[in-house]
Amino acid sequence: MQNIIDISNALISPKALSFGREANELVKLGKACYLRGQNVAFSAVDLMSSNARKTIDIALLKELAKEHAKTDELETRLSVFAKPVVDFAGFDLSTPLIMGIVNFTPDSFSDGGDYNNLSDAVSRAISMVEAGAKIIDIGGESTRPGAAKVSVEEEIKRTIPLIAELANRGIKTSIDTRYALVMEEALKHGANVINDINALRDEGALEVASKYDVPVILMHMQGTPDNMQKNPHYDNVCAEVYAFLADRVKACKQAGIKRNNLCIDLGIGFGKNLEHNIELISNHGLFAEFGLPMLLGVSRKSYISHICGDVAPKERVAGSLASLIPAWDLGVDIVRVHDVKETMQAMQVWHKLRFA
Ligand code: 7PJ
Repeated sequence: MQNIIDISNALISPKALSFGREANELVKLGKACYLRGQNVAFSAVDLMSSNARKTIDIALLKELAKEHAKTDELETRLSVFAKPVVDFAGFDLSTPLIMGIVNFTPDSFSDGGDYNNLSDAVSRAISMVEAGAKIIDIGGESTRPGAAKVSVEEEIKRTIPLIAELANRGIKTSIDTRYALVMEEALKHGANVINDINALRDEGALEVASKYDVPVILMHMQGTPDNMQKNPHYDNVCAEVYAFLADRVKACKQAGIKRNNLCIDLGIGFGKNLEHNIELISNHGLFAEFGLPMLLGVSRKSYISHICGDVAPKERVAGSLASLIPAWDLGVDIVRVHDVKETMQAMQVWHKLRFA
């Protein structure tokens, strides 16, 4: 018991959420703490250390902090959880933002080959924007396990014309790539955001992000797309993903990238089995302690099949939407999705039910 209550060495995962008026009343009574603004509050936490985990309510958490002379430390940490994250890349995050996915690849697992010529891809992007997407994520390399290798030149050839065309039409884009050369070409042709599943670990990637002074999405991945699903292993998946992201945020700072240009992503399905994915989504609130925007990518991913039995990617819309509800509750700001219209409807209904 003693070691898990060492608040200094434990992650705090918000639990027992309340919303709207209930949240305000519980906070007033000192029974709950705000999570990212004054719409959501948590009345309990899971304290997670490297080897133990315990659910305790807020009153007990405060009592324990007091006993160990850590009241100030706890208050400081809770104030980070309470702070709203208001924008990313110039987008207002007061309601969750929808990023539409256009994979410009012949072999993407989820929409493979559907949008493999420029005019189809442009139409797809336009219809996503009409359905409520604020930004279109464009990828030219399929990162599913076993996907065919694509050269950087090919990736550039696939993505740049689409980025340039959307930029011409005033549509914001992110470039989904691991490679510094692709990032730089995309930025030169009007891409607004770097979305990197490799968290700027490619040689030169930190420098490109710093030089162009653009927003960056840093995603966690264990291994590489080739080997990541072979036997993913963690002693404590939340703690390890947290430590990885903390390390990448630090590397960005050292490279001169502004903190307000960063967004974090837990990398669902990237070197993770079903249990890992569920653990991360259920504890997404603990990542709010970064005080950074949080993006979640669950759309049509295979863990849905691992729960529901074998269903084709295009049949995973309902499972994708169901995954977003707890994530939005826990403060996820941006969702990366294939099904924009359906996600928009789910988001509007979720928002109304929670905060009306
Ligand atoms: C993600 C991504 C994700 C971010 C892909 C797929 C596989 N970028 N790129 N987050 N997934 N930031 O489309 O499901 O989860 S490619």
